[in-house]
Amino acid sequence: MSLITRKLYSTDPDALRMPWLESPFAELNFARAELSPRLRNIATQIMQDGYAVIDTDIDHAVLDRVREGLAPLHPTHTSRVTGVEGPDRIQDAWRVDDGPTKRAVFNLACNPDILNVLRTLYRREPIPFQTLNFARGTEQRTHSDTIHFHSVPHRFMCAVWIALEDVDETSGPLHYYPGSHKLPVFEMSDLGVVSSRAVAIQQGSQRLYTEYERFIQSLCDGLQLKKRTFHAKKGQALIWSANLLHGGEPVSDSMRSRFSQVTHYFFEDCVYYKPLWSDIRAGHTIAINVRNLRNMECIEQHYNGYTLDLVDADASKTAAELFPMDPDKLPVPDLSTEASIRIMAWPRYEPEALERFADQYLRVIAGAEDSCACLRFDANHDGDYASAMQMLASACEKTLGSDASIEILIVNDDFDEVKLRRLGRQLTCTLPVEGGDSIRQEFIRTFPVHQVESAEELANILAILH
Ligand SMILES: O=C(O)CCC(=O)C(=O)O
Repeated sequence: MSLITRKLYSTDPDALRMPWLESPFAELNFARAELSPRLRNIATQIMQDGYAVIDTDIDHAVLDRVREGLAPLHPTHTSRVTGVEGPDRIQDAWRVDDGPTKRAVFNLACNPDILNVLRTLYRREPIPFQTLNFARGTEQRTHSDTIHFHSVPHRFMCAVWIALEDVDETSGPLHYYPGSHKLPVFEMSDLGVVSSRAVAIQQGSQRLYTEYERFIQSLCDGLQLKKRTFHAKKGQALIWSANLLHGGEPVSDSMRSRFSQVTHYFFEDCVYYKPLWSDIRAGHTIAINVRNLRNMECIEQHYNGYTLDLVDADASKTAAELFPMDPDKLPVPDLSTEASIRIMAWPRYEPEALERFADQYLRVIAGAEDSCACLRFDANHDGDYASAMQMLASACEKTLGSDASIEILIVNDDFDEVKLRRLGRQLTCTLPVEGGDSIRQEFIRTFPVHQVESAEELANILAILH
């Protein structure tokens, strides 16, 4: 680390290490800014809503070149929403062998007008560092890009999404929640997970990300955020702020393409890191080595005047070296099931109640892949374990038939508050408690996951998760 400059103290709002339009001084900064009417309009949208639509001056021949050049190169992928096979995204298409296509991708990422707009919006030099090309709607669940890559200071990052063809509601338009960029930036530590590369390896990066997505959905639902979709015209671009919540709508017509390119930009004079695998406060930072697409050089990273020697501290170590803990003491103990969808319930262990429960809910779980019913059993409330299991087995056989197969995990441990919270992190959803049994209800409500209301809703959730 080598010292460049250091500002120790300043009362100037500009000294605050935040994008000027996202700072607590944003209104004040804006009132003082001298901007053309066009930039004033874009800056207002970014400040208030966290996104702005611009009509680019990009020649349609360039858009067509990207679309046609990449169309045969998209790998295939099965949509988790529709189950239909189709083309998947291409990351960093400026690497492809075909020169004209490569240049066209690059031209979109480095379009001079877009770069100028970003310079105004962030008052720092933009660094295009990643492109993603899509041939159809991504159907991505709502997220903020700050979980994938982020900067210190925060929020010096944005995306510019460009339509390579017209988009309507059938082709899975982009969706976003205006104003959501003003919410706090949420990382795994806010959800109670001390993340690191080792944790991501041990628990599965996808599992961590699914937990994050679920949280974001509960945030949108709980705050009743208003969603909008972008029915873009070919050549239009949408700029979104680092923390804007966004995703892709389901593709209702699986024959429709939705060619688009999104470029992600950092801004100079920051440190860049991968939040899903990091917990900066706990000292785990997975740094990102950022290459500026404008000159293909890796950029120097700075933290408040210091230049960082970019050593990804975790990179050369194995998970065991990084996390030499007894597996029993891992922060998030594993539920002993391989299934990634875990549904918690606490039925009453009585023949008729169990039959109703099996008929309604276990039937749905038995019909879904990769799912496990986690059933609470507490001897203080449920009596003799052996007879309860006997009743459960006969209820399943009676309602589901003797050939049916279902994974049931009996959760009969003693729990303190901490263990319950940890358990909650591994669940997908909970099922309602029959009757007004307050002890069961209280237990089920402890978990910070969605509580399903009906067998139909459970079936929908399981269909979406596959
Ligand atoms: O294009 C889309 O549907 C979503 C893209 C997206 O979420 C992203 O690039 O972060």
